[in-house]
Amino acid sequence: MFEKILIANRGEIALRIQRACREMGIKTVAVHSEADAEAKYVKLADESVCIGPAPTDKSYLNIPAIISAAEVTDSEAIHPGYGFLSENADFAERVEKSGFVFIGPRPETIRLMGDKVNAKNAMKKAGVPCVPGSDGALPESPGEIKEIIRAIGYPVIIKASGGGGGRGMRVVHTEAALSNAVIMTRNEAQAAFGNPVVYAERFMENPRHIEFQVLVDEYRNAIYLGERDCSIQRRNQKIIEEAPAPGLTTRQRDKIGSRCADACRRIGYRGVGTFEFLYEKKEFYFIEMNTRLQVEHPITEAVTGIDLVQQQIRVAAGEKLQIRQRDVMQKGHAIECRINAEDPYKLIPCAGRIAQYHAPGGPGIRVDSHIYHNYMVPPYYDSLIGKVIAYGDNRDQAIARMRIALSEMVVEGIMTNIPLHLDLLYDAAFLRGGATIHYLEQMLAQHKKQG
Ligand code: MV4
Repeated sequence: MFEKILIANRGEIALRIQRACREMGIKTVAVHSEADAEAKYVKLADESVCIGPAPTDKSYLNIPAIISAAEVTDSEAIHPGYGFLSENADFAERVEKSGFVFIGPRPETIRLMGDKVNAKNAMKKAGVPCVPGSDGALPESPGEIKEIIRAIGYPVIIKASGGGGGRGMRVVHTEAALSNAVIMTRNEAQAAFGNPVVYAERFMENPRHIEFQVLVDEYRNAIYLGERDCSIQRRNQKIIEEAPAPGLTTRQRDKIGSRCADACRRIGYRGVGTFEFLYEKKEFYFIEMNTRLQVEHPITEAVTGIDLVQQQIRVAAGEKLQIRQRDVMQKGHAIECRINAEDPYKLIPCAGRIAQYHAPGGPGIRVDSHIYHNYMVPPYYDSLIGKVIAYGDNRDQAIARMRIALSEMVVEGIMTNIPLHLDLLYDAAFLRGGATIHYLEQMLAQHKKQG
């Protein structure tokens, strides 16, 4: 087992990873920008290294600085967290070439799953149901493209193979708009990802977003740890996530979950991973795979009792999974509210000093946050300042506990989206469960009208 791990991230996830390391008796190295010098996980680390000024490209994306920090502190492994370099195959490669263990999948797997056309082909071969669409990349000839799209049927969505997470996508409703849309998406894809390859899928008008968690060791032992409903989102920013997905049957869960686990065995996956699906009319459609630990991992931990970060570290150290599929039990219900430093209705991020902070507590409440009284929320990074996770025997109890937790939570000196969470936690459609990906935007539009 590693003696020292460098955490190549910041904020709540850096603290979360540090806690897993400390519980395992592993020393931690925190890397930080100048703006994060006073951060909690820096103070709690065994060692810390300043890797550059505030801007991310000079600090948290600064590969040579991070690798040098691992060298000077004699770290054995690097945990990338999520975001930043967590799905950067070149980084994973350079970490390994420098003699450190990258806590995540192999670089070639990251590259394969980062190419959405390849990822879909790999999943189709493994029997994972995918969104109907072009069989691979769209060809050059406009005539051929027209034929392919006619076979799929309008409306379609054109996606960049190098994109993902909502970047580089365009919906096309009529054939007249098709060739222009393909050209624009190709140009944007080339500019944004250095890869002009695009593909097409039937556009699903009103789906839910449900993702499956997998955990795989070096020896191709692959298990699935249930699913998470992430449909409450706005502009591809998740706000509330929950596990299990309301209304899903055990039969559906086991059918899709076992396909995901099987796909992992076939591609030689390693570590934790997430299969993203659109869910409509009781059918699942694979859209993409994430090769990182996700923000919302705590709700899966709550309902399965499995510490995903510790499992990641054990797998990276070459340990065999001690959990078999039949040992995985999903019990109860968990909800996560992402707490952002922002004006929730104007969607303007707002940094500043935390004048008063009181974290909630009580049965079934977990708070993953690095903020503290007088902490200065920096303006350089994303606005997530913490996550409140409420666990209950059932969805109603989880909701009741979350309402109480958020009403107890005090964060003064900056604006947060806690009021928006409370609106949702009393909203009839949300309470029914099964809201689709467009629901939050519809609800906010309704609010605007009522003024
Ligand atoms: C789609 C879709 C509808 N039909 N693909 C957005 C980000 C990336 N995960 C893929 N996304 C979508 N792909 C087809 N064929 C709608 C979206 C989508 C979305 C998906 C999940 C969660 C939130 C979303 C917000 C906007 C669009």
